[in-house]
Amino acid sequence: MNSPLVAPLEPVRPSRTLQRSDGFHGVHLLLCGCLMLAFGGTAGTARAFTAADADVLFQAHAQAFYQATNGQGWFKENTEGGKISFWMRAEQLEMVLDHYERTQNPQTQGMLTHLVHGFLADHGATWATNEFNDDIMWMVIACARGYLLMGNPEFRAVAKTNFDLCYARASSTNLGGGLWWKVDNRSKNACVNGPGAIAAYLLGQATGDKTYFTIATNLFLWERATLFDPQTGRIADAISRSGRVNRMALTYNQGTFVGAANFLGYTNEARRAAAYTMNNLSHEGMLPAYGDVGDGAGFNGIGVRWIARFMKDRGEQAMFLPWLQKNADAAWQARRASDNLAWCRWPESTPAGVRNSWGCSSAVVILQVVPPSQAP
Ligand code: 7K2
Repeated sequence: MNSPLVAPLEPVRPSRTLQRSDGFHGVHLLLCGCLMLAFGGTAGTARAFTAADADVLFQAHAQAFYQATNGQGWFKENTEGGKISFWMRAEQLEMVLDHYERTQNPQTQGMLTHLVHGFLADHGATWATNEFNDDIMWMVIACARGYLLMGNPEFRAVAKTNFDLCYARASSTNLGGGLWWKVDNRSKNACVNGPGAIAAYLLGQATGDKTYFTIATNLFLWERATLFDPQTGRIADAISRSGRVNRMALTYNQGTFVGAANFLGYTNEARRAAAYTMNNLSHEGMLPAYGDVGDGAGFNGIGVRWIARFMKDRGEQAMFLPWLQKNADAAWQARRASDNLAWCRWPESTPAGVRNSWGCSSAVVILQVVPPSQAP
């Protein structure tokens, strides 16, 4: 395996053990807990993560999962091998973009180029054979972000071609607008409409073609009218062709709605959807512990990426930073000593054994996009 990222890993800090049987320590820990809550969960410096820690988690993920041959890169499915599938590959590309955005590390730039070329080698330059419109939009976002950060016109071209073909087949006036989730046109889901709005907005920036901003606005306004609850900030997962709404809320759908709202200047809606994620989807301030296998393992990374961006763009740190840092601290503390991989079910420790690249990506993302709670 060729890992281009050879920066030495920082020694693992000893994990703190809770002595539940000891009455005095129990009370002491309780007091600490209360103080930490009173200070937004960031007062305990032992839990705070640094920018160096964000590098450690990124490098550990690359060390375990990143592969490249002949200029074509990919992520393994898990520590045993395999190759990750379409949308998780697109989203792990976004994870690498998050690292590059934070560090401007030239080695990461090379890795990004290899990942895009590897993707195109395996899935072709046009992705119409994939029946999931959401899958295409995720990869359009990755390529458009790649162009905007690195200026590679090839990334912009592939983003535009695939957005255009996906929009042409997915957009319809049924249910008042929006995009169908799959080519069978049975439902319109948040997981394609939020990403579709973001992808269109980024393409507007990348191409200067104002049509894309109009598309972005229309998709966002459709999602706001159809899947967003303005009272609570909850995003419903989908509406069926017959108009039945599945009200289940998921952190990635909250995040892409926040991302689109933020881009388009709908700050109140962005704040409300972000606050719902913090106050209603989180449990004692911790993001939901989605299963380590399957799509959900990466939902918190996506959600946090867009909420953190909104927070930074709109100066919303007072409301959201303590919560985001509490989760990032927990992700950092959850890493396992053997290889510094951190799974997605914080604050539980990462178990021994086979780990999935997608399952270990949310922790990497949150440490890239949330400002550290402690100086290096
Ligand atoms: O039902 C949709 C969506 O509305 C829901 O939020 C998630 C929950 O499940 C599907 S989307 C998952 C698909 C994404 N594209 C690639 C497919 O392999 C994957 O099933 O998880």
